[in-house]
Amino acid sequence: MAGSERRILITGGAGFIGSNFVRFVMHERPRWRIVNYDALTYAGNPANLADVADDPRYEFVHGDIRDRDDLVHALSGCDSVVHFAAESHVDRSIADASPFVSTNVLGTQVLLDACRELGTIERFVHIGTDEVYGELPLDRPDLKFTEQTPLKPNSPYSASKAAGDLLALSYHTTFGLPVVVTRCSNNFGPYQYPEKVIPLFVTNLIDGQKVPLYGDGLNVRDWLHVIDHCEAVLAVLERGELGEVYNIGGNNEQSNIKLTHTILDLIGCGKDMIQPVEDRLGHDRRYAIDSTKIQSELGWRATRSTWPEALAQTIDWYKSNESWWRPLKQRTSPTVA
Ligand code: NAD
Ligand code: TDX
Repeated sequence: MAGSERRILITGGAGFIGSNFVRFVMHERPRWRIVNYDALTYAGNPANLADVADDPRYEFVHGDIRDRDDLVHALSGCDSVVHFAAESHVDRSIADASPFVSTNVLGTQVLLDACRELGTIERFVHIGTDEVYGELPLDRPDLKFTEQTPLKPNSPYSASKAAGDLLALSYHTTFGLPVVVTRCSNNFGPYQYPEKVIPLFVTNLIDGQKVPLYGDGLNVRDWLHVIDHCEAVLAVLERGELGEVYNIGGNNEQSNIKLTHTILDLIGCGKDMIQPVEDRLGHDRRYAIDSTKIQSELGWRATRSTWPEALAQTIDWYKSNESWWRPLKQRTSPTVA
């Protein structure tokens, strides 16, 4: 299948992970054609894919996943869908949950129905998140999320993502739609919108501004390089079993305070640049992913997430690409300083 011609519709391909995935797939599968279907919300940025915009294998369609007619038109001739499009920032979901329910739940349903109606989609990869499992306690480092862990989402973001996952799986059971679901941990790398903690902290420090650390800073995230994630999604697209869920993690747990200290060290700033701020509401304590299933069944492994080298490379990317992030920092956001 890797060498054959395919036409893939990627939703949300102008965002952080989607744009990295488009570029990655065009490199790894040169005979494939890509349709990038994206509404260009605040998080969607054509500049993320400026280098491939004129490639004849790439087509951009400005469309919303809640628009059935536009979707049916864009899906014509496509054999697969990789569904990244979502409202993705937890703090925004706490400020206003409605766009999250609208895009992540209703939009996913409209997209699933469009695929069902078309009847030509051979594979639908739904991109989920580890946050649907809720949180793990700090004092049980032996515990990790497996695909069998019950869903217990705590934020409006993760609740809307859990609803999207379950809808996608229900379309497999009920209608035989060829769905596979992935659930990944926190990504880092180039082109991440500077509201998420790593690009926010790095760009603040480049500008001599302090970094707002929530609560006691002891919350733990499992960090995975975005290209490791892209490699996992490609493996699931090509070889994942229909109706299954695959967890994807970096085996790279870091507390926020430790992450902040590493960033400060790598940029050459002191701890005085930390600004402790009020905690996030409903702030999940710890995420940790057990990736045994995707490792043993699909042979995937994270190879680019070694800490702190991979973090240092990412920091260098933001240092070298100020013209990419400066316009984004000007925009209003609940967390962008
Ligand atoms: P992002 O916010 O950077 O990008 C989202 C993209 O979706 C944007 O291009 C936006 O324009 C588009 N979009 C939003 N609403 C749309 C709509 N109604 N119709 C069409 N397009 C729309 O997000 P990201 O960080 O790249 O995350 C991509 C996916 O991966 C999401 O589903 C997210 O839940 C999931 N995920 C993200 C992470 C992470 O660490 N960033 C981890 C695990 C899973
Ligand atoms: O200013 C901040 N200060 C801070 O201490 C911000 C923005 C975050 N944090 C903390 C909160 C989290 O514990 O850093 C941690 C990471 O925060 P985010 O970058 O907002 O990511 P998170 O909430 O963990 O969610 C991310 O990973 C899972 C993505 O945004 C989701 O889309 C994905 O599903």
